[in-house]
Amino acid sequence: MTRHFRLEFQFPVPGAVRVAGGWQLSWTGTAVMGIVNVTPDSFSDGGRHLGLDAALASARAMRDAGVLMIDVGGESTRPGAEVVPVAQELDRILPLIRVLSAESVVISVDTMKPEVAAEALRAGAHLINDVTGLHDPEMVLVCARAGAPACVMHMQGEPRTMQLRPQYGDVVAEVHAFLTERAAEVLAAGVPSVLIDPGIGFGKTLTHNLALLRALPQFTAGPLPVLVGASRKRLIDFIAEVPTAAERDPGTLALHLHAARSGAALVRAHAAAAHVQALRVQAALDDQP
Ligand code: HH2
Repeated sequence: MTRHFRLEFQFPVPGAVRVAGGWQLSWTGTAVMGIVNVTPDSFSDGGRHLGLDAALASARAMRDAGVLMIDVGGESTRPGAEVVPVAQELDRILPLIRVLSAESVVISVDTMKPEVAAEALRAGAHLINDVTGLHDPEMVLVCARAGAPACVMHMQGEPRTMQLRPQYGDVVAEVHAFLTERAAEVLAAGVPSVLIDPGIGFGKTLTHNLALLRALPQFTAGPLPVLVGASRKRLIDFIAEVPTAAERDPGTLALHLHAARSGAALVRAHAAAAHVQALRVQAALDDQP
């Protein structure tokens, strides 16, 4: 079954069409959100994109490969990562956002800070990806005022400590309830559109991650588009013994193809071009005449 997805914005967005009350970006089948981390310490691509030229080259290659959007991050959320001051995070991401926005790329910004989100949206970003589920009420206001969609992700704890002792009664039920309730609150506060994300690897053991991935059809059966981000994550090492994060793309693809078959709207990936290719092949197989 081919699925159709859409996000609503209250400002023009590359590729979006004018509809009553705003602009709508729509797509068919699972799309790719390419990751460009402009950080020294991200767990798999840390340090690769510190110069603007390197970051731009990666982002342009992803755009040319056919990603729906680029997710720009200026602060690592890996387990144990330290917090980056607002000014430093902005110094890292704003130059890239300005150039990509001038080149008509749809830009998501991976940040937990409302001040960073507000500046990024002013500089031309289109969507806020907040791994805390917009925990700070100011983040909700920033997105609502700008008319920008948000990705609401589930995380147990906070990045510094989240992998120490994750615990759930029923991980699928708890994550599903959190995402449903939080998304409803965020939408009620005036954010035009919301993606939901079970937060693979964020305060979860291998057993929790696998349970959530197997239960994806429950999440995608609802009205909200689902984003899955398993790219190069530690669970692939636990399953297939791949200690080096940059070598986990084959395992990532296996997980993301499963997410696509389960109805995910977007997969967040470092190896973006490989994902676009694999998803097109899978979509052709699934396309019943
Ligand atoms: N994972 C990471 C960062 N942001 N956002 C969403 N919505 N979903 C995710 O699963 C997700 C995310 C962690 O990956 P990465 O960006 O590669 O590393 P780091 O946080 O170390 O920069």
